[in-house]
Amino acid sequence: MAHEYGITKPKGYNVTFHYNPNMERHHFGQTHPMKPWRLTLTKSLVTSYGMNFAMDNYTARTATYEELTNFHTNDYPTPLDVDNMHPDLKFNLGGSDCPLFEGLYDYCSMSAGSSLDAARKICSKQADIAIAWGGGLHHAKKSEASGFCYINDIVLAILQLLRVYPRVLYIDIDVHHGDGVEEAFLSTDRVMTVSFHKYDPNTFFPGTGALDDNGPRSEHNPGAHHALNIPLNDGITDEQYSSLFESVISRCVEKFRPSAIALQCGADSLAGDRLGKFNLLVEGHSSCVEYCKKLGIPLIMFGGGGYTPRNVARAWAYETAVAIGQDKNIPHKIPEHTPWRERFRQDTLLPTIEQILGEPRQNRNPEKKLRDIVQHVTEQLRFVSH
Ligand code: V1S
Ligand code: CA
Ligand code: ZN
Repeated sequence: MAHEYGITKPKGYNVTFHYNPNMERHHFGQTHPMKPWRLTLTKSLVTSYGMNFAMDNYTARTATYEELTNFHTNDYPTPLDVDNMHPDLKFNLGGSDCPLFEGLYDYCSMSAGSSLDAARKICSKQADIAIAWGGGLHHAKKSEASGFCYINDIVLAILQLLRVYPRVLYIDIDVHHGDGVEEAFLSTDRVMTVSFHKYDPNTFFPGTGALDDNGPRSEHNPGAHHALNIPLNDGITDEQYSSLFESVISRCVEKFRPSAIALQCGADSLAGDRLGKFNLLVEGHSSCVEYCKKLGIPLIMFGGGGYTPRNVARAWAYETAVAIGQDKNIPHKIPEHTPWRERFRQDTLLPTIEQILGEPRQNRNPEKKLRDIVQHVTEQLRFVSH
């Protein structure tokens, strides 16, 4: 069946889309920046363009307690079942970043379930690309919630991939450092983690991810040199970001030779994000997805941060179009029949920086800084070979 834009399934190429409509029912609180409703906005944009006709669409199941404890400690998921606990601050739960709310356990297990389903489709080779926009919660630790993340669905998905694939490259384009995923795999050479993020140890969460932070460097640690960090300043542009991304990732692929890629597509690196500080447009952000797709390596795409819901939906819908190879074909004008169309302000999928910000943020990333980053990465990768 074809949609009005002529979108059909690509032949010999499979994209799966994993979504649980019940995630949007959950609320972190009125003033909290994380709005699960952005997933509904994304899904409605994807559907109104007819992209669902080009993918296998799955209602994601909830992850089981046993699955959650493949990474998290046995005692940690239990207090997430808020209905059955008394609120306390154990495991960093209940503060303003990681509040306890009704249905929290279900919310977490839906997010983890969608990422695990996506990983399994990649493992069984039923998908070339699997998309789980409800996942990407990269700060959660083994026994600790952090930065709006309670369960690390990415770690769970990568552990699943490692059952079949010898090496996984984790790439994180969220504006924040992917510290939870990095930490989980510091001692293995089967996972290389690369996070691009704004870095300011004093003022920007989580304050980690310096350029020379490449994990414990003992000769007995096979994971040494397999954690790469790309610290950036405010205002980086599309051109700088895409060029840096390609320079870094091409070198990682050449030396590490990943058999699968896990890409966290946090949309808080876009211009105009409520928490982010970059000047990226959907074009620049999605160029990272395009680059990864072109590598022809099995790929999982996760969501993550993103605090201006209309821009999150634009980016993830456009990146879904990249995955199914329809980004050049879909009209930029948002379809008339898109639910909540008025929420998008400008009625285009790809607004300009002026439309988003008025005046772009000052760019504090001199070319020399970016060249130094590529040089440091090249030096780290000298220690890596597969
Ligand atoms: N930046 C930021 C920010 N804003 C908030 C916040 C604001 C209002 C609320 F009602 C509740 C929280 N928290 C933060 C950051 C955490 C950012 C997490 C990003 C997550 C991700 O996009 O990477 C992946 C989903 N927290 C902090 O900066 C910590 C504080 C130090 C300052 C803010 N207060 C509220 C908590 C402590
Ligand atoms: Ca990042
Ligand atoms: Zn973020």
